[in-house]
Amino acid sequence: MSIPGESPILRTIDWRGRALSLAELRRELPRVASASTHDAESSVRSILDQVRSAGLPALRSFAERFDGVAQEQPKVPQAALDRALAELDPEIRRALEESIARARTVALAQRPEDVPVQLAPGANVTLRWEPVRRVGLYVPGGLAVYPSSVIMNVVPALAAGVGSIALASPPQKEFGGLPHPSILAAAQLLGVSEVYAIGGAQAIGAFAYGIPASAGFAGLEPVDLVTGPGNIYVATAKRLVKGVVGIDAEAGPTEIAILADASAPADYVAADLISQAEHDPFAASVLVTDSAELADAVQAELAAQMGWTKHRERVARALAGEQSAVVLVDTVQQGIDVVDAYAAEHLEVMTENAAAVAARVRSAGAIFVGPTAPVSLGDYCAGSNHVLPTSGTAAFASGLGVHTFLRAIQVIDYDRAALAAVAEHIVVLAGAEDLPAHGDAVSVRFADRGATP
Ligand code: HSO
Ligand code: ZN
Repeated sequence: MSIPGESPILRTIDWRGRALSLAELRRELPRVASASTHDAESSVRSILDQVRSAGLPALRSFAERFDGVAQEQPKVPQAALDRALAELDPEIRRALEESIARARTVALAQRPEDVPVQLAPGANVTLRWEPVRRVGLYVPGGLAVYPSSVIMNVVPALAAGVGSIALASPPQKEFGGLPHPSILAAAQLLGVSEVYAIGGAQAIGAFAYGIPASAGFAGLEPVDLVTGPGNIYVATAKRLVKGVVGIDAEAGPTEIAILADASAPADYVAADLISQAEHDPFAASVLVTDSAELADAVQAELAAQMGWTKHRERVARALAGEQSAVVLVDTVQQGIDVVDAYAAEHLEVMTENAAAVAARVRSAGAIFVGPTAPVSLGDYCAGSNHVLPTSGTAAFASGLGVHTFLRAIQVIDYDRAALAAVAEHIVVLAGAEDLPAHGDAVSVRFADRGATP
């Protein structure tokens, strides 16, 4: 499929002339084998136990051991948050503010209404949305410092009405033991002032179990929900505390799938495949197309653009990985079947009538419609959320949003007459399940008890 003499950047899977079932598609689609969290489990368990039993002294010793920082207490002073924002590059500040404003507009508009239903006079069932009381957001340090991810977590939480948000990010030696200044500045812009310099599994433990107050430290109140990305230790810790607290999804490496036909500009397609490959050597970049000519042109563009892209080593590893490929299909409809089976975190549709094609896609974390909606737009400034389901979980899961930070409470309000109307059915069903006390709990309300009204 490639230009003679040049070796293609992406491997090709040729499904032209083949009708594959959903099960076959799922089996044969390019996918990175998910990293095992097994090795990390025993050390993470021990960290969590120590945080739970020892509190502040455990945090101190982990800061020393893992971050090389001598820490009296982990709370970031307000003065440091103020300073980080004051020293933030004004251009970056304006960009973050635009990102926040757009995300906020979308999140506020997406708040669901309560659903009151009257089944009969006096028989009412209401679905009432209630925000999570308190959220802990983990923000990684190290190589990938993403203030944009602070926005994507905090904005929907605030829009949902979460009253209390704590943020934790690893202490950094080069920043005087505080988290990265761009994280502090983003927190300050969003009005989050409860920020801790705590990294890794110990941060997740602190959120889940809380840290009691002690001299010079006001304490950290446990949260109800932990969100945010992290390395394998953070992911393992989140898995281990799940149940004690809620967690958002466990994120795998990022993915981009592009469904394109001959109308797609090859340079855009190549640039977008490279843009997400830049995140991680395990990132997946998949092009699904019915045009062998486009596939060839994209391979040539990839080769050219990789000549100048900054993180070319990481990109080259991601594109050469098993998880990345060009998939050749006969028709755009067959392409839709392929991307549905893949259930990409990000799907771009660059075909004729892109909006109509996008409307036929059933599974993706986010769909980017047409040639002027690249994934980078959604990463920063579309107003949509960039925390999205990976590894095929878009088949059953959704990206982060206001709904992530809400619970649906069912409120049942029946008066006597309304209860009487179904009393007989309840008694019968309770009997059928051999739970007669369930029936009695209804009957007692209608028994003749003399003076009782
Ligand atoms: N594409 C990433 C999010 C991100 N991109 C952050 C840049 N910064 C996962 O959706
Ligand atoms: Zn990205």
